[in-house]
Amino acid sequence: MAKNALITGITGQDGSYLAELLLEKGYNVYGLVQRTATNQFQNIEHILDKVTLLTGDLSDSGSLLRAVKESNPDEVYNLAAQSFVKASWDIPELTGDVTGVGVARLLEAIRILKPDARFYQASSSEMYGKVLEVPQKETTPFYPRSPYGVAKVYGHYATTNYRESHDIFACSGILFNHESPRRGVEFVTRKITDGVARIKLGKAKELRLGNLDAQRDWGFAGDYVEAMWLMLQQDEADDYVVGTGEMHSVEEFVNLAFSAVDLNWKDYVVQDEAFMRPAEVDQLLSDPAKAKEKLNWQPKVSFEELVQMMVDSDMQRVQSGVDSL
Ligand code: NDP
Ligand code: GDR
Repeated sequence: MAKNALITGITGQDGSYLAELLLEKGYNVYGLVQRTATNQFQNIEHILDKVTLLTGDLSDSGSLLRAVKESNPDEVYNLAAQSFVKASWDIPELTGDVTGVGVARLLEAIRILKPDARFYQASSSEMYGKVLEVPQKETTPFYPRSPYGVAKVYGHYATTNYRESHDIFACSGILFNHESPRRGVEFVTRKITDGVARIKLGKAKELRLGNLDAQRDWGFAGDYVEAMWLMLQQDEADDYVVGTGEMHSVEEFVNLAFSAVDLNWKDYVVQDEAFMRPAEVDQLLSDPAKAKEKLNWQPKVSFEELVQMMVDSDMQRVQSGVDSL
């Protein structure tokens, strides 16, 4: 019989790729969507007729109980979050409530109504923050540097605690940065490729960025949702680091993206204090050995291919006059 999956955050980057993957595998896919005035469904427009959307919010327990009851899930993927690190300094309380406590609300709904459902929590490399070990693996201690990172640590330990206290099959994937043409335009990779396309096509003159020295372990989101699914197919619930094991600076990303359209980034990039953070995460680098060994997972898309894919997509979009900002 077809399995039921509930995805929170289905309209986001990862939610849309995961929904596609689960539909391919024959799941009945339910997606929790928050009520908004503008209904931003562009990432899932192409599959809207194949998924069932349920209105709810991670800050509203009743709606989570209803979503679990209506979807009767075999698997729950908690991808919803206030996920923009920079914004978390402006809205720290909301970030804690949604990104942190929201995880406990959803786990509690599962414990009450469907304790045999398998649960995936979208944990983050931001929990390592001011890193205490290089590279970072499952046992590396956390040192979050933002209200977002702090909230993710809460969600991470709530997940472990429901596994240990209530015997829920609950896993956390500690995912390092992953990007795609569906990445929100406020995140640095997409901001860069969108900027490159606008500059190349004469719609912008410059690109204003913050810290170019920050280093990240960037992979392709389409690869990473497979790791999420694999975690829930194992015999035992566990936590896994998911990343490429390769690190690049923002400047390297910028250089590659501008070079892809034969421009020199130094002619267009302006550094702007407005995009600096009160506390920076200087570098993140994964050790994905456990995911490779136990899940038989490894990334397929390289850093260079990722940059090219995102530049190509933004060039096409800007050329066709569609504005994503
Ligand atoms: P996005 O920001 O693209 O998507 C977040 C999703 O959460 C959106 O669907 C958004 O809805 C939804 N959402 C926000 N607030 C609420 C709320 N209060 N109640 C219900 N839904 C809400 O994130 P990504 O797809 O990039 O990431 C998915 C998850 O993985 C997030 O939890 C993120 O923190 C985490 N993560 C991401 C990494 C990455 O590199 N992408 C790395 C590690 C972890 P709407 O569309 O209406 O805004
Ligand atoms: P991050 O992603 O904070 O790692 O969180 P983001 O792309 O926002 O920043 C990466 C690095 O780039 C530097 N940077 C800029 N960032 C943005 N957004 N805009 C700029 O103009 C800019 N200039 C330089 C940042 O300072 C930072 O060092 C992402 C999110 O998806 C989280 O939800 C997720 O948990 C982590 O990745 C892993």
